[in-house]
Formats: sequence, structure tokens, C-alpha cells
Amino acid sequence: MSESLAERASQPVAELALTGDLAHPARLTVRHLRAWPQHRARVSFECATSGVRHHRFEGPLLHEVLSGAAPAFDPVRRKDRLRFLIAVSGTDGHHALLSWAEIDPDFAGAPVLLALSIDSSPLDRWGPQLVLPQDRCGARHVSGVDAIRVDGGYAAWA
Ligand SMILES: Nc1nc2c(c(=O)[nH]1)N[C@H]1C(S)=C(S)[C@@H](COP(=O)(O)O)O[C@H]1N2
Ligand SMILES: [Mo]
Repeated sequence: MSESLAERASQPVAELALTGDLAHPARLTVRHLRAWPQHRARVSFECATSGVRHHRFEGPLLHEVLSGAAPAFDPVRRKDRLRFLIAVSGTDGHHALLSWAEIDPDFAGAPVLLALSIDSSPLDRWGPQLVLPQDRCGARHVSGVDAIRVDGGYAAWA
């Protein structure tokens, strides 16, 4: 049975904008992101204010989602990817930067997720959460992600 308009209005669906140096920029909901292969991660991280936290997350790999948007590098030239940064922002303005090489399987290959659920609760209304199983500190686990910008303009001499 389809939702009534009133039900839909009371349950807004979060949208994530993928922008920057991409051939296919996109606006994606959590529902769209369920089309990618889903990965699970059990994560423990330390928060500077609330101590050790444990969570279970499930969602696509950030690398797969961003590769689908076709970043503007030559995919066969590995060195061409090294100047790319990934800026991730949450609805509250919290943000974190990653380098492309950090998530690229040819380099550090960190299994970073764009989680669509936390502890079995779906995140459709809040937006995905960035999950970095390799991080000791929780600060880069940006929740309510509403924007990801891929930028290839970084060079020390620019
Ligand atoms: N959007 C957003 N995400 C955020 C933060 C924030 O302030 N805003 N704080 C981070 C910090 S410092 C920590 S430790 C974890 C805490 O996550 P938890 O409360 O779900 O365990 O969220 C991270 N993600
Ligand atoms: Mo934290």
C-alpha cells in the first residue's frame, strides 16, 4: 500500500548531493544507495567526550559510490588520482576530509562505508553516515551526510 501524502510529509527523506569534479554528479537518497552491494562493519571508536562507543553499520563502500559518479581522473593512470580530495559534510555543518588514495584499493584501500543503517535502524530520514573502521577516534564518523564534494584541484604548487 502506498503512503498517504500526510505520512510522507511527516517522514521527510534525506538527500545527499554528490558534486565536484565528477562526470555524473547526483542527488541520492538512502533508498537509491541500497542499489549498491551492501557491506557490514562492527566498529568501536573513542569519543573525546563520551568514551568508547560500539556500533554496527551497513551500507555501500564509499569508493564504489564515488566511482559510479566517474571522478575526472584517468582511471588507468594511478598517479592521476593522488590529487583528489573528498569533502564530506553533515546537515549540522560537521565535516571531514579524506584523500582519494585513502579509499582506493590500489593505495590504502580503507573499507570506508556510507552506512544506510546504524545498529539495525534505517537512516532514510537522517541521511547516510560515514564509517571509517580504521579510525580510533569517532570524529570522522559524520552522521546525516548531505553533501560529498570530490575535488581534483589540489596540488602543493597551485
Ligand atoms: N554530523 C555529525 N556527525 C558526527 C559528529 C557531529 O558533531 N556531527 N560528532 C562526531 C563525533 S566527535 C563522534 S565521537 C561520533 C559519536 O557518534 P555516536 O554518538 O553515534 O556514538 O559522531 C561523530 N559524527
Ligand atoms: Mo567525539
